[in-house]
Amino acid sequence: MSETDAFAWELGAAALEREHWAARDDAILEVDPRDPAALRAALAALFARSALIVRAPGFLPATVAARLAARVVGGEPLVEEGVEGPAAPAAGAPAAAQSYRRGVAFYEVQDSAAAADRYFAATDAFSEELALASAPDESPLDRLRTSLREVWPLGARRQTVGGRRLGFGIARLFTEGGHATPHQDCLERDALLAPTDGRVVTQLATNVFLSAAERGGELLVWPRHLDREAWRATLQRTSGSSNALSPAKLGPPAAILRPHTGDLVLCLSDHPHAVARVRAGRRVTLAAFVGYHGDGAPLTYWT
Ligand SMILES: O=C(O)CCC(=O)C(=O)O
Ligand SMILES: [Fe+2]
Repeated sequence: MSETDAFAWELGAAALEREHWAARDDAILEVDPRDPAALRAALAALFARSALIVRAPGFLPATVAARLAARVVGGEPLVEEGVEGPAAPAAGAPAAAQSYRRGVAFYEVQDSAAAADRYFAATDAFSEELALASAPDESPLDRLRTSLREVWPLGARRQTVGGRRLGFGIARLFTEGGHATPHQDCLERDALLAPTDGRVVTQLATNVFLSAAERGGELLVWPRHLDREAWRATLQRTSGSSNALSPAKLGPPAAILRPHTGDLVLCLSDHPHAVARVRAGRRVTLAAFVGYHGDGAPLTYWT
């Protein structure tokens, strides 16, 4: 059994019919997205790493989410997702892609200065497209950043790298079979071409669910951040992706969440996290990162 098959098997066993599972009661928090004090407390719990996942149900009404999903991933062809895409197909058997995205993430443009320049030249392209697709409603990502600014004492601003502002938002589609192997997202590791401006102490992945999978597609988060050395030792050697971690070496996750359409879900992206294979339906998310730089600094956001 390859490492990827072992992963699929483990997640099959973990694909709970329950809403969520957590090793500790406080590992998954549920908050009302319209309660600023609750949202602030939940963010603080994530930054302190006492919570691993925060779910805000009903961030978007289901009808608005469904309409936006159709507009964002239903039109022009999507880009095949590189990082979370399917493992390289066996020789002579090209597999249909199961993971796609619209928009470009900073972590994808680290291989060449030319790709990074193209990224920086178009950092507002996706957010503008999303704002148009959301009309007459506000873009969910604009609403997210407004609420970060409002709930956090020192507000929130765009993350920059080498003085250049990063983009904000991508859309991701997983069809049946789509999944993300365990990985950590850390800006410092991604910013190979220039130093990040301000050290990110804790990094969150934030996802707005335009469509939740009917079965599968759970979010899994492991209990501890892997430092560079531990991260290297846990890398999956057989995977095509350069940051896929080995589920066998990681052991069991500490929290598993089954998202619902309209949810806003935040998790510690600098802990290993993964998306279980989608078994039925389409899983469509708007994704972005949030950085905590200490209590004396504004939050930052980017993709
Ligand atoms: O889609 C998700 O639930 C999480 C995906 C992910 O790995 C991320 O947003 O960093
Ligand atoms: Fe991630």
